[in-house]
Amino acid sequence: MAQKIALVTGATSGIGRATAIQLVQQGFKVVAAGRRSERLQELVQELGQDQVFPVEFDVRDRDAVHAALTSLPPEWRAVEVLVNNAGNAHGLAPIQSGDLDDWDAMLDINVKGLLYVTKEILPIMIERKAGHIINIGSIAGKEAYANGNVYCASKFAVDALSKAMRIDLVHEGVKVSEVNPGAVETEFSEVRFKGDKERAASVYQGFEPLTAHDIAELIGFMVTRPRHVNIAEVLILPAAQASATVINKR
Ligand code: NDP
Ligand code: 8X3
Repeated sequence: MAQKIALVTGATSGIGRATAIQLVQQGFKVVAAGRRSERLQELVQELGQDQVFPVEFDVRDRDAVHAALTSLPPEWRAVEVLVNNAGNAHGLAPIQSGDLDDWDAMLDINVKGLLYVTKEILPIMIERKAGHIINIGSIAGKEAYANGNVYCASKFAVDALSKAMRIDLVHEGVKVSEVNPGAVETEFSEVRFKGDKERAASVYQGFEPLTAHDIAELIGFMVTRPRHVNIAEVLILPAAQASATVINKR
């Protein structure tokens, strides 16, 4: 049987990178997307050019998204799994002192970027009457927390879109699922705190956070269920985390 093709956005780091590796290990071919081309090349070196096809674009740039995804080589076009993972938090500040560029980044990447990529891939899925979209939301899309404001809003939007997409696409044979992680140790906090590694590391001190691999394994399980099964929504937390802000730190 032909290998299925998955497109993973944000495959240069963290959850996306781990998911690309996991899916290749499970027999998928992976179109790996991100902006840092050297990291995409590393993934190709690691997993093989028959298994990974790198595509470089900024999800905010809808022309670039369109150009990259409409020019996939024919043997990489039949995308059956889309993991909408690219995203980040930028800043952690009360709404009254939020930075407009940070707000734009979060809404443009986490919400509009997800939409631009989805828009390009849906015609392929609908034509083939086969597809599974996994949107990476967050516990921040389930609960607002202090200073999380716009990041939370972007992830609440991912939650709403996931539900709405599932309703619209159920008639097209396309499954839509949402994975909502709690604290996962990746480059996420380094980006949120603009390169302050010490502050980023402190987020994960005193408890055992999730790893990107934990999320990748879950995604690998979800996309290999039988055709009639859709694991629609999962909240996945470290054992030490009970809510967005309650973490049993020692
Ligand atoms: P990382 O910072 O490790 O990875 C983020 C990925 O997103 C990178 O591959 C980055 O690639 C990509 N990305 C960011 N901006 C853009 C852009 N403008 N265009 C294209 N790609 C972009 O963080 P995580 O792996 O933790 O985050 C992945 C997802 O998981 C995000 O949606 C995040 O909100 C979500 N999440 C994370 C949690 C955590 O605790 N870590 C918890 C809950 C949800 P590049 O820079 O090369 O473009
Ligand atoms: C990332 C987890 O709690 O920092 O979405 O918002 S949190």
